Amino acid sequence: MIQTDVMDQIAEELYLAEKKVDEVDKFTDQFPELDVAFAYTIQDRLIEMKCNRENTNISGRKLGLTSQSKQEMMGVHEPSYGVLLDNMQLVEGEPISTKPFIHAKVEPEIAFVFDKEVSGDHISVTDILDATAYITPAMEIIDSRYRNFDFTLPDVIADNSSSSRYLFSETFYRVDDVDLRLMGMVFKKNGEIVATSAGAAVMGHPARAVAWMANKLKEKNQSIQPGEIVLSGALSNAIAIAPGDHFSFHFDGIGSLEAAFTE
Ligand code: OOG
Ligand code: MG
Repeated sequence: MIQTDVMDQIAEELYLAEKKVDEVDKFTDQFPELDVAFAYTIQDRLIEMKCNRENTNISGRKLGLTSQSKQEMMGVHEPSYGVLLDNMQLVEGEPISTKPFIHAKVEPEIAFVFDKEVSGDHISVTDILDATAYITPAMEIIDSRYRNFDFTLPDVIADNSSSSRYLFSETFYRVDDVDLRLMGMVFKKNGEIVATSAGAAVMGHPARAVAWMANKLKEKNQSIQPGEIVLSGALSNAIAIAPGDHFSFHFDGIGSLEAAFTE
């Protein structure tokens, strides 16, 4: 069993790596006993530190590693989840500085915004859709604190599933207006297509990924709250960002989202 002081130490090192824009080596090298359950307690500690030190609050949650292409890319076989904070949110249309990032990447995602608490046993896709106020295209900027994005599942969970920033479109759609499985997506970098995908790439249905997380949260007596946003996971591989890059996502039936990056 790993000690509380080790939990604090790992959370602190991850916190400082982000602040100093510096990488760290994955912790499972040093602590092979670090497992998924303990990693989530480190993630909780890290979030508590951020909320206290940065005077910010939880705005929602995110799924990670929900598509086969992302799992293969990162060498893991199970999804993860993380927490979104108010101070991670960016606004579409404002150029994004790359200064705070270590080696950030962008991901096309579908965001769910909830107007009901998601609770109960055996939460299903229908339960998720019933509690959703609307969906909208989202961009997640991930930025692993680990050298070369080299991590195991417990490492990435401790690092809040590589969360860094997120933005979403201001066009909102009701879930019953679209078929989220068949919704096509075109991802462009500097005007050229870098990936194409459909909603079903995310665990067969993006809401299935959200339901998976809601059931995991339940085991810890936590739940998705009204007003929270949930990013359901990347529909394709993540693409590295360089200053000067412009990215756009076009989703069938729910519009598009774009962002430009500067020095
Ligand atoms: C982990 C986070 C992945 C997603 O949508 O799959 C993620 C990583 O690849 O660093 O956010
Ligand atoms: Mg993501």
